[in-house]
Amino acid sequence: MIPAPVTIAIHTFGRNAREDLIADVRAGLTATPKTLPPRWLYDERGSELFEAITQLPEYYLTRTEAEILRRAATEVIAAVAPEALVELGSGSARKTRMLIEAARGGRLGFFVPFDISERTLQQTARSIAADFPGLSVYAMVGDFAEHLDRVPHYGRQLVVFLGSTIGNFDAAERRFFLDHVRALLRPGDAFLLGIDLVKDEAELLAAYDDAEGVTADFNRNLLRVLNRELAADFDPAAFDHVARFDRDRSRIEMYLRSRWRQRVRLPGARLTIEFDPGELLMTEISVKFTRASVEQALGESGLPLTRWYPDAKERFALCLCMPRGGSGSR
Ligand code: SAH
Ligand code: AVI
Repeated sequence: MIPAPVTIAIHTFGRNAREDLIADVRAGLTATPKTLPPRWLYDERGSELFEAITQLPEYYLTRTEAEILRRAATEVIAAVAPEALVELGSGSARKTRMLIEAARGGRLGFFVPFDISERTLQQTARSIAADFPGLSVYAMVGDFAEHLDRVPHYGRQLVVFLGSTIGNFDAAERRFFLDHVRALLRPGDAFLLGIDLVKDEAELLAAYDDAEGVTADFNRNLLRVLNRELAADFDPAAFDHVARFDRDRSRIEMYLRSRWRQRVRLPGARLTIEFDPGELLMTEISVKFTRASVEQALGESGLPLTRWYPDAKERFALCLCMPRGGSGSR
């Protein structure tokens, strides 16, 4: 059933984040190599650290996407004429304001931000509702891997996924996500996707290993989340932040590297683990695309690349997909 629109509604689906965390930790920290999904990076502090990353001189992604949106927002809104704007992984939704502004005076009546971080979502929902009084905001606390089919349909919609967050998925997660996005679209709806493009390795590495150490702090914050939620005894200072570029897989890989041999207890997950000196724990991937590679990924899910908006230096791009048929017609 579609919930009645109110100025702000926050829906959480009764998620039990703690059980999900325990399952991820038990699977990921007993695997070889050790790995954890990036969703746990975004507690309140992690979300603040990500916002700080977006302001760093080395982190060109957010600035470049904003520059593209400044130029393209009016054209995108005119092409779609949305009644509802759905933003997946909305975070602070700062750049999204350009799309809402461009839709002023049009038919846009609903903003649906969807994010795993409830705190961030509450702040975003309140500030957008305050700044755009004509807009009903229906905020959804959810996980891309579980709750996309709960997104309501309030009329012709533009679904946006900005910031290159699609890069944080592996191939199977990306396919799952894009298939579900395609299923959200009815005739006339559209999907706008922000992707980071392949470029010089030094520039990529600097963006994920900044001089001030904010990204290192963001990465180590994962250990603080485990200490708080699972009464674990990680010493964040016993791990180095590592960013590598794997050119064959076209992705940045972010790790925490154990400085020495150590044993860590996680009583909340009924687990004790050992790290060898130099052992890596993978915390995130960030895939970098070409126009051809993103067009193929989109096409496999029935999402045609209708318009392509790169910045002048081709560092980042927005992809507008406007399928012609109805939901599921490929
Ligand atoms: N779109 C914003 C924020 C990008 S940061 C921008 O372009 O700046 C990535 C966002 O995705 C964060 O707000 C984080 O809380 C959210 N996120 C991460 N994993 C998620 C998941 N599995 N399900 C839903 N949201 C998730
Ligand atoms: C949210 N996501 C797109 C960021 C990225 O660039 O992959 C997360 C991030 N990790 C380190 N810095 C920023």
